Amino acid sequence: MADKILSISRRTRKTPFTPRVEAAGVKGYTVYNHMLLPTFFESNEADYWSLCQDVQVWDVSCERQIEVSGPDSERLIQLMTPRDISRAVIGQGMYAPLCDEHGGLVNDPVLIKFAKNDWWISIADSDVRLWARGLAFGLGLDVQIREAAVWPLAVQGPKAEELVTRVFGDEVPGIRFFRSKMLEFRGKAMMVMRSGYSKQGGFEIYLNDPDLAEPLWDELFDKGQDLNVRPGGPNLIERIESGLLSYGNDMNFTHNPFECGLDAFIDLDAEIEAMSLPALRKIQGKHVHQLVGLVFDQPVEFDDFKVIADDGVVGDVRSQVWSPRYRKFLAMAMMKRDFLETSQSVTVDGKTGKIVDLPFDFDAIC
Ligand code: THG
Repeated sequence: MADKILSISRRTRKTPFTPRVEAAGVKGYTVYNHMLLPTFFESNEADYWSLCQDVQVWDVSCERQIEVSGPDSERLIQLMTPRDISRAVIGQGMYAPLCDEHGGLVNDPVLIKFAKNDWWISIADSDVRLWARGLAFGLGLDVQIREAAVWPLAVQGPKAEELVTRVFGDEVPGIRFFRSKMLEFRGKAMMVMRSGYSKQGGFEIYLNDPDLAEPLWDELFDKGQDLNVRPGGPNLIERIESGLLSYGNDMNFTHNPFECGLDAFIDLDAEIEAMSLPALRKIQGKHVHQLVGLVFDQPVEFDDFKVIADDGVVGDVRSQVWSPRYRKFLAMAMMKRDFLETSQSVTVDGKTGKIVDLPFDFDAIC
């Protein structure tokens, strides 16, 4: 497949930042929520070091905001997630799985309480708008559901706070993790949240005026020159090392949050009206698969993404990468729990790797 190109048409939406992304020399895109997502600029590895050492600007417009507003908005959001949202404050984000009536994972967005009766679902790659509208119609809820005219731009890396402060001012350092402030750029207030799809620290700027996309991009690069600011995107190496899950890769609607290790983000005992909770309470402890890490000393080739042991297929590989920092080959695999009960290692391609819990604990591994 590496010799093929992906044909891009109007169905694959551009973003207000695309002209700048192109000018910056993007080398790879993926398609996410029917929209272009830049994956790398120099190389996965060069981009990785720049992200971990300095600061990067990412066009993550494809993190579409499904806005649910109106008197029944909180009720609908709570129906969709088994995480208790009742104590969320305005401007707060919460990583929250969305689950259907069988406990199946529909999406793993960041939920944002933008205002009273105005929620944003900052979605991963699945069509949440259709599901939400179906539920609202079927239940006769008083809500409006639309994809908001908002395009997030992430600024990630150890120097992100310095750069975002230079552009948005002194209120930036006071923003706590997964909290936000409305801050002005060229006279227009937009949400700035301390969040992002890396563990290097940083912010997401929820651009709400497409005419300001290129000025915002340019100002971040002008003011970040001495910080070595670079264009980037969600980085495969960094996100696997950090154990950040990718919907559609690591899991999908056939999995439940227990299998994915998202237990910490659901409130099984809360008295909330989430459509998945009855099923999840029954499934708990009885799920068949578990997402785990595999660690090898050298790169391995999986046969059709399968993990095979004496008795046959025991799991499948979801994401994999060579870690240049730890000099290990890391994989995330959805494995049968039966097998995990009796085994601490797997042999693939003639090489034996350790089975470990996620997120990877490199002190223990290396
Ligand atoms: N930011 C925003 N929207 C998004 C993403 C994002 N939508 C799509 C995708 N990314 C959703 N997936 C994730 C996965 C992990 C996290 C955020 C979004 C994340 N997790 C932290 C962790 O697992 O340690 C923190 C979780 C917490 O404590 O609440 O940040 O990146 N806007």
